[in-house]
Amino acid sequence: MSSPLQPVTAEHRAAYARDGVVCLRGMFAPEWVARMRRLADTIMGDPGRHGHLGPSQGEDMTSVCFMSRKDAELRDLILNSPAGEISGRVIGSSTIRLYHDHLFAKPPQSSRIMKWHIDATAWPVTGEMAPNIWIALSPVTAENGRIEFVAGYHRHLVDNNILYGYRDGHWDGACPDFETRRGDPSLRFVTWNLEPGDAVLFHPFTPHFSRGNASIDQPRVALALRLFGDDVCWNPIEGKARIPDVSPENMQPGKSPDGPFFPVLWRDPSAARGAA
Ligand SMILES: O=C(O)CCC(=O)C(=O)O
Repeated sequence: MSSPLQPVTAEHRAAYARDGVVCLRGMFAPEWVARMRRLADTIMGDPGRHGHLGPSQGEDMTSVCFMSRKDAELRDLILNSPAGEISGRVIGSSTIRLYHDHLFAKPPQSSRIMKWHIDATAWPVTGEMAPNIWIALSPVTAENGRIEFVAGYHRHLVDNNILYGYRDGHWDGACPDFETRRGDPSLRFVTWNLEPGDAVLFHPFTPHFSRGNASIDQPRVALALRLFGDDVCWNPIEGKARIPDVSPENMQPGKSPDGPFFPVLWRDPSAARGAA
């Protein structure tokens, strides 16, 4: 496993706790980013051969996940990345497992909008330590479809036990379309332009969104790693995402995910010493 190039700081931890999202700059080595980008370019040529197509897969966006189940090089890169350590240190989890990887790429002139949603809707787990580290593999800008967030809204949802569904009548109703509330002073929209190797780490209840790619020549490419930390337990209720090759009977409610399908990316060495 390689270490982050920059230290995780108290400011990163505080921003994540307060906003449910934090921008992490320059923590992945340029060689790691270049290798991951080369793999991503190959995968974009034939996404179905390299992973499971996501619901948003289409001509105007590559959306493919669980690639590390099929591609040994990609799996190796993820397992040897600093993603686990960065995420564990920011969210305060002593162990980080990989739930799944997801490549999101919008080609130039893509009109694909990712509507406002929260990831917790789909994950078959309980717990707050199921973040997404979304790593830029290309420049990410206002023009080419950078990812945007409503800062702090995760606390409103978690504290009030609200789980937005996919549509009205589904769980606690559809996630609001925050596009209609851009001027609302009670909401804080945050977003960052990113360079390849920068990342945003966000909480599973943080609403997020991205516009289409208006650039004529700049693809927007990102790898999202969905992760499991200490407080995550199975909750495979109806309506949650299925996990390839893992049947709901093997996802005992209340039990923590483990086993080879959910490899450990990082264990806090100081927690291991404390337990010894
Ligand atoms: O890449 C995007 O534009 C959206 C990503 C997303 O929704 C996610 O990572 O959960």
